[in-house]
Amino acid sequence: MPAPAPADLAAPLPALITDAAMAAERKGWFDKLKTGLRKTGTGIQAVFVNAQIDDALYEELESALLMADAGVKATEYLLDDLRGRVKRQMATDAAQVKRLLADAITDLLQPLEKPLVIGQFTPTVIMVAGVNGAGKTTSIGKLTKHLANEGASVLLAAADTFRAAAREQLLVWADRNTVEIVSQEGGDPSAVSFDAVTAGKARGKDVVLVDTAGRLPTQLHLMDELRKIKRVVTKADATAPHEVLLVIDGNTGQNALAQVRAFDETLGLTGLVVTKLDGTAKGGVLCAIARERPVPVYFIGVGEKLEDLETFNAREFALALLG
Ligand SMILES: Nc1nc2c(ncn2[C@@H]2O[C@H](COP(=O)(O)OP(=O)(O)OP(=O)(O)O)[C@@H](O)[C@H]2O)c(=O)[nH]1
Ligand SMILES: [Mg+2]
Repeated sequence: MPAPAPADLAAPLPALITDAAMAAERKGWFDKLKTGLRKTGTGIQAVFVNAQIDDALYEELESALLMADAGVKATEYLLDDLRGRVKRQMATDAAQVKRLLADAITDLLQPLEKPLVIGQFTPTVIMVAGVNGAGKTTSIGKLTKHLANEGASVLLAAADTFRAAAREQLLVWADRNTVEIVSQEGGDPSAVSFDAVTAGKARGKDVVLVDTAGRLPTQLHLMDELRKIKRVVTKADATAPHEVLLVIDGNTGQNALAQVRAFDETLGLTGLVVTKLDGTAKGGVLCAIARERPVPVYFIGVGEKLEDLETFNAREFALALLG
């Protein structure tokens, strides 16, 4: 069977805009992100109201960025960068400074914008990890739909074998997406993952998505278990896993950076999914991640429904962040 052409799942925005319906959809989603990050935007925007370009402006911006979870390092970096831009452009009013800040944030976040490519391997095996309740299973459900929309066949692996409820939750998503699922009552997560990858190969699936149980980086035996899942997946397919994704809850603030570091050290992450950006998340933590542990952000989640998953776009995110 000929291998399907690699599907670029995160086509850059201009390509989407050519299609009016897609552009409208994207705008709806952008509005959701903007609404979610509005509090952050309001905080940063307030700094520019009736402001002069002086030290006080930079000091207030510093506070606003820290409050938005950008962290000390990214905040310092952004302010230095901004001062340089203001000088070079000879900006004279606060509105100009705000636009230059949007540019600075866009440039900082740009390296995180990278498409998830499938089709190079059949199946592309994607392992999904994260702390408890981050949104792994929900994101897998949404990602399945996203992939199905691209014409990819998906097999789900219920490697969260701790709770029967977890298996059932994934089953519901499988039903909603009408895809197959490999699951085992009381099974071992590595064994389920092995079976799923083997089945994925045998059945010629385009993608195998492995859902794992939530765990904290401090639970060392559970982090070891993740390593084992990864090892065993490689036994089923020497080139797999092709992607190791960490799902992070956008509300976790600076702790998200600690999670990226810890899971990256354990597993070697290839990408992130940042969820719950529709709620009270402040979003600035992506600046900290970009500065300190730049793992690409493949997708962001802006709700609990199937369609509430979107590709990450640095410019859009920067604009949403500034309100
Ligand atoms: N508002 C909002 N809620 C979300 C989003 N993603 C997930 N959730 C909700 O977050 C909760 C936890 O989601 P799960 O997908 O079960 O999280 P999980 O990481 O699989 O959890 P464990 O397997 O228990 O570790 C559920 O109530 C989801 O509906 C999102 O983008 N926005
Ligand atoms: Mg789960």
